[in-house]
This record gives sequence, C-alpha cells and structure tokens, in this order.
Amino acid sequence: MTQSLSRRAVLGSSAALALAAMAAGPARAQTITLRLSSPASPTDQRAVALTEVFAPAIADFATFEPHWNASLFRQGTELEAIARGNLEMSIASAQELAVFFPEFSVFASGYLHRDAAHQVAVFNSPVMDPYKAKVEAELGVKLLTVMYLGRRNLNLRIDKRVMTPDDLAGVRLRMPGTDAWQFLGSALGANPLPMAFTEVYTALQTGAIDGEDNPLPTVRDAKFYEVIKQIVLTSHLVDLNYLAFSKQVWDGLGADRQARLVAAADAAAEAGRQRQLALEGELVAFFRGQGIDVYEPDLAAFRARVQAAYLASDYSGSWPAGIVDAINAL
Ligand code: KDO
Repeated sequence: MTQSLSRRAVLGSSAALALAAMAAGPARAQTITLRLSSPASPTDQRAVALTEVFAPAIADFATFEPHWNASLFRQGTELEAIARGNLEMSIASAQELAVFFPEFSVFASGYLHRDAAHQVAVFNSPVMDPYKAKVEAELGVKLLTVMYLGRRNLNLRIDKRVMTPDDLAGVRLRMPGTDAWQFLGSALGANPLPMAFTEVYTALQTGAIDGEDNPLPTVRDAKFYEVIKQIVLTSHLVDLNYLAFSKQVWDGLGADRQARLVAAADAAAEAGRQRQLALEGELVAFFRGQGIDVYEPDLAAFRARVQAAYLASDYSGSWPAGIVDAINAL
C-alpha cells in the first residue's frame, strides 16, 4: 500500500488533534454524525449488523452514516483519515494497524486464532490492553470491538489441484495491499500481488490474477464464485476486523454514551459473527451446487510452513515476549 504520509506525520497530527480537543473542553453535541468508510458491500454481514443493530441502538444521540464499497476512502487509507479528523469510523484489519504498529502483525499471523470465540477472548484479554492504549494515544483511534470475517481460504480460477504450499509455486495470488498481507501470501507458498478488494472480481474474470483469499461468505457476497473454479479450504487465517472509532469524537461523549456505544458495537459484532458462522456452515454445499470444486488440502503442511515463516520473520521480533503462548493459552 502506498502511504501518502509518513507514520510520524500521521501520529503527530493525531496528537495535535487530541490536544486541540482537550483545549476545547468536553463538548457534548446533542447529535453527532458517525461516517464509516469500508470496502465491504452493504450486504456483507458486518455491514448488515452495523446498520440493523449498531445504528438503531445509538440513534438518539448519533446518526450512523456508512459509505460501503470504499466509496468515501479507498481501502487502507481509513485509519489515516480517522487520525486526521476526516472520518469517524472504519472496519480496520490488524494488517492495516501493523503499518503503524508492527506488533499488530501477531494478530494477522496465519494459523494463530483458533475460531471466532478465540478472537473475542483475545480481544477482551489483558494481552490487548497495551495494543489498544497505544493505538488510542498515538493514532487517535479507539478499537471498540472485534468483528468476525471468517476463515480465509484460497479461491482459484486455475485447474491445478493444490494440496501443499509447494503446489502454489508461481500462483499469482491477490492479497490486500499491506506488507503484512503480502507476507501471508508468500508464507502460503504463492506469489502475492497487492490489489484493492473492489478490483478483485474483474481481475479474476480477466485472468489478471490466478486467485485470491477470502472467507466463504465473502466469496458469495462478492460473487467471486462466478469467476473461480475451486476453493481450497486452507483456513489459513481466522480473520478479524476491529471496529475503529475516532478518539477525538469519543472524548467528546459522556461516560454514559461511551458505554452505550461500546454495548451497541459489541451487540452488532455478535450478530454479525453469528450470521457469518451460519453462512460458513451452509456455503460449501451452495458452492458445490454451482459446480465449484471445494476440498481440504494437507492442512498440517500449510500450518507448518506458515507458522515457521512467521517465527523466522522480522515480524515476530516486534511481538511482546510470550504473546504467542499467552494467546494460545486463552
Ligand atoms: C480483502 O480485501 O480481501 C478483505 O477481506 C480484507 C479485510 O480485512 C476487510 O477489509 C475486507 O476485505 C473488506 O471489508 C471487504 O469485505
């Protein structure tokens, strides 16, 4: 991803905004507008849950104004927009946060989170406290809750059967645009290519890429199944997103509204999580019905290759001592 600003500049401008907010005192507007920008579609279950659960729960003091399909900010620039005071909310990935804070790469590691419940346990555990505090203090972003996107698999337009990482040699695999995402593509054995989510359908259709990775509900929602031949159930990342919120706006709310905001975010995340999990249970049969070859590869081979790649990488050097054991113990 091309960062238009240096990390230092963004972090500096965020600190200046925080100081300005403090100088202005605890402003308590009766209603506020919360603009959210995301590449997610309006029919993505996280989007549905935010619209149907989050928005009504805070409607008496906030107007939720979502901009889906990256129609306000392009994918990967939303956190910078929040830090600069140009946006109030986004659905942020750990890979995007790792651009600013490399230690977030641990939550972007393949084969680390076990399932949706494990994500929630990690997010609510003391392991996350220093992470949350740093993002608030240095980027001006509050992480309200954790949302479940699903188990990422390989969605390929090529015929070649993929059972091990070696079978991905030379395969042009689209991954989202940050370094941490690209690293995961390499760790899987493929040739990763950065590309925005909104461009993936056309790239699969035209053959500009051989495949991409995303969970089953996304493959259906974005209609990728129309332009792929096979789904390899690698489950290489139990993928999460954080609901990111402007710390400047947060600081202008009273304790009561802050608590209601978090409760609404948690309720929406839980509703979205249950819908995504239900879809994951149903969709293999749906895709097979569409003529797509869906199969499980040699998972032990993928897990071993990916975990070894992370432990040997510079990323693991940025992780707090003992964090992998602490996460595994949860
Ligand atoms: C994607 O670009 O493949 C990805 O799945 C990455 C996620 O972190 C998330 O941003 C998601 O896209 C978008 O919300 C679109 O579903």
